[in-house]
This record gives sequence, C-alpha cells and structure tokens, in this order.
Amino acid sequence: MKEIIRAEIIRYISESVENWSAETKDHYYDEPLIQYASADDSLFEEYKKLLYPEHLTPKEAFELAFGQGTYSGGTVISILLPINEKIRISNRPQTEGPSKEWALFNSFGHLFLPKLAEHIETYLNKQGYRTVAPTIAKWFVMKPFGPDLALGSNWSERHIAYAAGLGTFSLNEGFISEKGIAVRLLSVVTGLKLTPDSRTDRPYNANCLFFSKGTCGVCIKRCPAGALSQEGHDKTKCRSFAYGDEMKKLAASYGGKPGTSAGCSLCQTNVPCEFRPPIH
Ligand code: B12
Repeated sequence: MKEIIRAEIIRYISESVENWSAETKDHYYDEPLIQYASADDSLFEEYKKLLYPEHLTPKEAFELAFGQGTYSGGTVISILLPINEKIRISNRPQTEGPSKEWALFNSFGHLFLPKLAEHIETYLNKQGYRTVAPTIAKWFVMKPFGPDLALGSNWSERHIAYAAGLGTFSLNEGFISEKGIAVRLLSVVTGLKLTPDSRTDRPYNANCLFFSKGTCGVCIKRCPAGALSQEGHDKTKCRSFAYGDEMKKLAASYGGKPGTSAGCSLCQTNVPCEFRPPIH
C-alpha cells in the first residue's frame, strides 16, 4: 500500500497543470520524497514540550477531523517537494530579493500545496481510509505561540518531516533533506496503518554544516533582511521582509497573483545545502 500511495502522489505531481511554471516551462516541483511515521510515535507527544502544548498530535488532528473516539492508530504521511532546478538556479545570483522565476513560483507554485493536500485526502478517504491534511483543515492556525510568542502553527510540517525521517533542521530553521533545503512540505494523517520509516539517531540539526562541523554559515550572508546570525533566525525580521509590502509589490510587478508575496528564500539557494545535504 505504501508503494501504491507513493505512485499516486508522484503521478498527481507530475501530471497536475497547477504544478507547471509558464515562466520556466517546467514543473514548480520535481518528484517528491515520501516517508511514513507512526501516528503513535512518542515524538509527537514530546513536541508539546519542545514547541508548545497547542502543537497537535496526529491523534488530536484526526479526532478534530472525525470526532472524539474515532482514532485507533494510523500513519502520518510526510511529502517533501524539491523545487525545480531552473527556479533554483535563477535565484542563485540574487542578493536583495528573489528572481522573477522564484517570485512567480512563490506566488503561484505555493497554491499547488493545498491542491495536493486535498487530492491525497480525497484519494485515501474514497478508499475507506479516513484521512485529514491538517494544514488545509479549518482548525489549522498560524499565530504566535509559546513563552516568546514567536510565530508558529499548530501543525509544523518540518517537525512532521523530521519525525518521518526526511531530514533535519538548519541554523536558519529550514529543513535539510536528501534533496536539500530548497523544498516545500506537506503531510496528512490517515487511519491506515503502515510500516513507519526509520529516522536518524543523529542530532536534530545534523545535516547543517554550522552545527555539525562549526563551519559554513553561508545562509547568514545570503539573508538580505539581516534575520540570520550565529544565534539563529529572527522570525520577525524574516517575516517583515519575505511577506512585507516590498515583496508583494515585487510579485505584482512580475505578474504574480494579487496579494501574494515574492517570498525571499535566498537562504535556500546558493548555499551548500541547496539541493542535497552538505555532509553525510
Ligand atoms: C509560521 C511559518 C513561518 C514564520 C516562522 C518560521 C518558523 N521558523 O517557525 C515566518 C514568517 C518567519 C516564515 C518564514 C519562512 N518560511 Co515559513 N512557515 C511557517 C509555517 C506556516 C509554520 C511553521 C511552524 O509551525 N513552526 C513551528 C516552530 C516551533 O518551528 P521552529 O521555530 O522552526 O522550530 C525550531 C525548534 O523547534 C528547533 N528544535 C530545537 N530543538 C529541537 C529538537 C528536535 C528533536 C527537533 C525535531 C527540533 C528542535 O528546530 C527548529 C529550528 O531551530 C510553515 C508551514 C507549516 N505548517 O509547517 C511554513 C514553512 C516552515 N515555511 C517555509 C518557507 C519556505 C519559508 C521561507 C523561506 C519564506 C518563503 N516562503 O519563501 C521563510 C524562511 C523560513 C526559515 N528560515 O525558517 C517552508 C519550509 C521549507 C524548508 N525547507 O524548511 C514551510 C514548511 C512551508 C511549506 N509548506 O513548505 N515561515
């Protein structure tokens, strides 16, 4: 069944018209990596302490979707979508903001993620396996959480991907996978029980050269917002830049969808971890 699901997700991603950039005449996202975690993995409970109590466990997400007492185990499917090379290459020489190709990817390509989430949900539900994609559920929230009131959400795709063994975190808080850091993530919780994949027993930030070797820090220099330092990621500065007026104007100037942002993601290109982990 794992292979059937994988094949269906890959088919949808490769055939979907929403996954096509008119600018680069290629896909926004290449073939995904897909891994499975047990919905009862104790790490999901630990996230309540590590992040904040509002971060949902798969059981809580499932029961919010289908009602109290409906959960009897299951699987979290984490999907990692690598950003196409043409878009990545276009962003490498940029120093003050994203390239046109990247801005249009951020404006239109991000809209593909909820479509894919909906497709997987429907596909599995139709086969009788109750499934919910938390980030498109009406109870998904993105807001300040925890004692420091830093921006977060009640379903962090990077922490889900970590639990499913897809990679680890970086100095800039990005997720570094076998396909690098220039990736996007989504996940679903299903009542279908599948064999979980294994995850690393190395530290949670092992793929990052700064943490593992004390070198690199290239993303610090790449950040046009001054949001990165050896101390980590200033979410407020990052957000003000990546989703501020300038980036909205930039997206509009390239013909992006009104109201969307060009993003930034300079910390995800022209860095040693862009499309592969820098160390093994
Ligand atoms: C809120 C949000 C933001 C906020 C805050 C980011 C943040 N770090 O949380 C702001 C607006 C700043 C932001 C900016 C960007 N975002 Co954003 N954002 C989100 C969103 C909606 C929720 C994130 C969340 O819940 N965070 C929870 C907090 C607690 O996580 P955290 O602080 O990073 O966690 C740290 C600690 O927990 C720590 N940690 C400490 N000890 C331990 C121990 C263990 C065992 C573990 C596992 C972890 C751990 O690890 C982390 C790193 O230090 C997600 C989508 C989603 N639903 O997940 C996208 C998401 C994280 N964003 C994404 C992207 C691409 C961006 C941008 C590049 C902008 C853009 N779109 O171009 C920038 C830069 C991001 C960056 N460098 O982190 C991608 C990430 C892709 C990747 N490779 O990592 C996501 C996953 C969207 C997606 N669907 O793909 N984002």
